[in-house]
Amino acid sequence: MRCRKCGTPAAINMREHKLSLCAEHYPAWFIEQTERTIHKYKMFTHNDRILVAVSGGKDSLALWDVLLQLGYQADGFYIDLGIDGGLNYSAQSKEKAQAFATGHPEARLIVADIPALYGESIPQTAKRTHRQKRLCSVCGLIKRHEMNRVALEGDYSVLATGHNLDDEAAVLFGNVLHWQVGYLLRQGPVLPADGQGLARKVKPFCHFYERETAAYALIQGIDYMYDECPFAQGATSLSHKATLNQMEHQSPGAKRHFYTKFIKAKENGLFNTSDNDRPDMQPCPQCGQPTTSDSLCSFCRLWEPDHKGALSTDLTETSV
Ligand code: Q46
Ligand code: ZN
Ligand code: ZN
Repeated sequence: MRCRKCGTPAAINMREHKLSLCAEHYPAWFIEQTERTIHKYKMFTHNDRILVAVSGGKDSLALWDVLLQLGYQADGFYIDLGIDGGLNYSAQSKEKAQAFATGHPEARLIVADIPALYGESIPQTAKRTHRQKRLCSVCGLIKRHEMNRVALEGDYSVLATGHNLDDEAAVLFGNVLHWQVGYLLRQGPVLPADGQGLARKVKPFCHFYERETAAYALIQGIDYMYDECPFAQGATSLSHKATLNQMEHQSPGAKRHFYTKFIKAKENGLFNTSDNDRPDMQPCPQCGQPTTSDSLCSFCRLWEPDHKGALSTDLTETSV
């Protein structure tokens, strides 16, 4: 395979785009495609202050890199979950995020240290609330609360995450398998701010395959955390990813088709909903973040002595 632009050996062959590019021409294409997605869904403009959720992994650091290259005002936000998992996961991934920030003096990295803020790491909270088997739900709840908190407190107009097409297709697959209409309603490249305290959320990489973001990170020499979070191994989303990979193997483009047709169908009125159909939300009396619960939100209930019902079906939980 040869690069379509210069004819030298290609670094990546993208069958779904019928395009091969070399290491010199691929990054420019990748950056241009990201900008197209940002414009297509009107995610943000150069006047917006963007908070990029960075985990130290390839997708989020690549996203931060691209947004800086495009001249956006993008600050990074790292959440230290206090996860060791036998590989010092949080400490190592934090180092990657910090090293990236050091290499980009125009960028600012905000760190939320969960054990320092709340007195417990994620595994400790899961243990105390007897939710070791649902540790990722506890983690997701805390991460969403923190992202929302920091975005609103720091006056950021938008929160950007590095979710790629593989992530989005796997979530969509899971939501369709269980016909989770509430979640399907809220899935998409943009989740608007609700005016009651939920930050606007965007996913500029939602049309890139995981191998495309990985190729960008590698070619650009971004030093990222290669290992996944040790708790990701049992996640249902991984088995959904495997199923989708099998489908993609048999029918290249299947994953992209599945996701983009869903977005199109939503644009054309599938799951159309009026404001009246949206769940009623009110500010949590303790933290002020919106919740569908009529008392404390799921996050605040985590810290209650009896921590009952902490992981309800509060729809604010699906927002990232
Ligand atoms: S960080 Fe947290 Fe993930 Fe680790 S504990 Fe689970 S949810 S897997 S994206
Ligand atoms: Zn080339
Ligand atoms: Zn609360």
